[in-house]
Amino acid sequence: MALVEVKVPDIGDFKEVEVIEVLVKPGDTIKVEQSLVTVESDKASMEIPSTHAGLVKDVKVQLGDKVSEGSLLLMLEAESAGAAAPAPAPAPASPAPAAAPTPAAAAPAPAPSAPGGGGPVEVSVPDIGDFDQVAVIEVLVQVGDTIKAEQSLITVESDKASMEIPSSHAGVVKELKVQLGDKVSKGSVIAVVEASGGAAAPAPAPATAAAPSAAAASPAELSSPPVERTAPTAALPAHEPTAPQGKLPHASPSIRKLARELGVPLGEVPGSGPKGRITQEDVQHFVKNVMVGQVQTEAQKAKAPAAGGAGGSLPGLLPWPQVDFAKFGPVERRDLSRIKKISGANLHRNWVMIPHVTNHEDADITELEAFRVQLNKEYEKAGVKVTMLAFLIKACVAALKKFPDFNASLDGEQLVLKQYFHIGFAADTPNGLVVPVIKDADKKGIVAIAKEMSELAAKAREGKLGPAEMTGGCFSISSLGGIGGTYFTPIINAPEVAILGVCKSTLKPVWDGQAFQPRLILPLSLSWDHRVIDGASAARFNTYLATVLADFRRVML
Ligand code: CAO
Repeated sequence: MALVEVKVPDIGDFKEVEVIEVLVKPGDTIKVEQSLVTVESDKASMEIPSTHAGLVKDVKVQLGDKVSEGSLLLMLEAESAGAAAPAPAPAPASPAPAAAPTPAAAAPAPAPSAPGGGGPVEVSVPDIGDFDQVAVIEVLVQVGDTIKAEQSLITVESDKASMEIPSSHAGVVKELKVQLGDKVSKGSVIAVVEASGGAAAPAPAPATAAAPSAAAASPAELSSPPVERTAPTAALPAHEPTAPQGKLPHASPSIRKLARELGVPLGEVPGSGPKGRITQEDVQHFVKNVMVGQVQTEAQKAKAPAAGGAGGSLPGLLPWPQVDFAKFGPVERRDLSRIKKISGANLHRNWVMIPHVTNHEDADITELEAFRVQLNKEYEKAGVKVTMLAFLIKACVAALKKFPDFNASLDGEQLVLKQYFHIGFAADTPNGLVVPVIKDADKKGIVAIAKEMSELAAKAREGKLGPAEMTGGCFSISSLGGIGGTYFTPIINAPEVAILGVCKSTLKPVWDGQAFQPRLILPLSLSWDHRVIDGASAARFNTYLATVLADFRRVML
């Protein structure tokens, strides 16, 4: 077997283009024509296929490298006689990328012309080289739209490249002749446009091409090719690579094909590649997250039942009862507040999607309460009130450090363990529940936490909290201690995996081995996500928390 160098073939105007995806690795066995890398200029993206079949020994390019025709891509232990047949491209020597379109240098297809620059004209697909019978994957205009010459009308895609087809005329779209999924080739009519005389200026054509005349030329003659017409073999972009366009996600043709095959709504997939490009891993990750219920597609969300709404879309559930309450007595209808609508939808999702379990524990805070009262005497003059919640935040940080699984979030089949300690606390406001977050609580003292908490709670009640003050939390505390109650089952604030509920402390008789002693007991309720945490860990977390609260010096350990 011979060791061969696989190089970038003639890719026309593509010079010094960036490698944005490397699709093979050493050890891979590849076929002739298999895509090796994706390159991208500011106008186009294309996959570069292999000229040989064989075993990849060494990959000579990496992400971000700039390549041109002749750049070495990889060393291949070639299978005998495995060289690619010359690609069907008009470029004279080197093989052209598979399915890459050739330039619009060929003679224009005959089509009816627009009389005197106005009137209805048929806008058709210009010469798009090797693109024959390619699928329309996007229709970018509607009947009634006023379009400019050169404005993209449709996006077409082969299995290796994609391109937008621009209009040859300016005017109003009267009729669309194609729809999604249609197959088009050179000469296929895309639309009938009531031309406003704004035919596209002829693009620079290769020397061999007949220079189209703007006046009274046929639409096909005026159809601009989708790339610079001087480009001999380059594929065309379906989008500007620098920024994802509103309609078309920023992804290579093969990724879009994969997404279509899997039924993945690519527009909802966050891209992690350069310039937000969607990679194969992103698509796989998205699918995994949907499968495990971490993410809902927009279509799934649309089907989810609203509280008090139609219900029945969850299999087996009865529809929400429709009752004429006024039949039984006078009623008043009041709209839910904006916060209630938002928090309600979140709480509903969290309650339905997270398998909650709640463990209860009692903490003896007799000494801690005495210390808190003393501290408040000292800080009274400074206008700071230290409440039990500030101590709880600090004690929770200690427990989270000891049990890192509680300071985590589920991401598909992975657990994201956070190395920061941002603690949210539920605040009751006239408009509903909000959860401000104390950032980096591990780095702050009790008094600083108490001060920040009272400022955030005041802002919450005035409805002045900004989004940054309510995001990034790792763990939440919901304290009803100032109100009353014994225990409750708080709902986890997704994507966190646990929440601590706290109720009112009361003096209780506790047996010390010889006698009952009056001790101040704080009821704790820890709800946890059973997908991440098990009962034994939860019991350990609670026990540790109670121990720290009983002897706060342990916070320092
Ligand atoms: N046991 C006994 N007393 C307690 C206590 C506890 N666990 N926690 C607080 N208290 C006392 C305080 O010491 C204070 O007493 P004084 O007025 O005599 O000083 C009083 O109760 C009121 O405290 P507070 O509520 O003003 O302060 P806080 O730090 O405990 O709580 C805040 C702040 C914003 C969390 C709270 O005001 C609040 O909004 N709680 C409601 C949270 C909620 O709605 N949770 C449910 C979420 S699920 O729907």
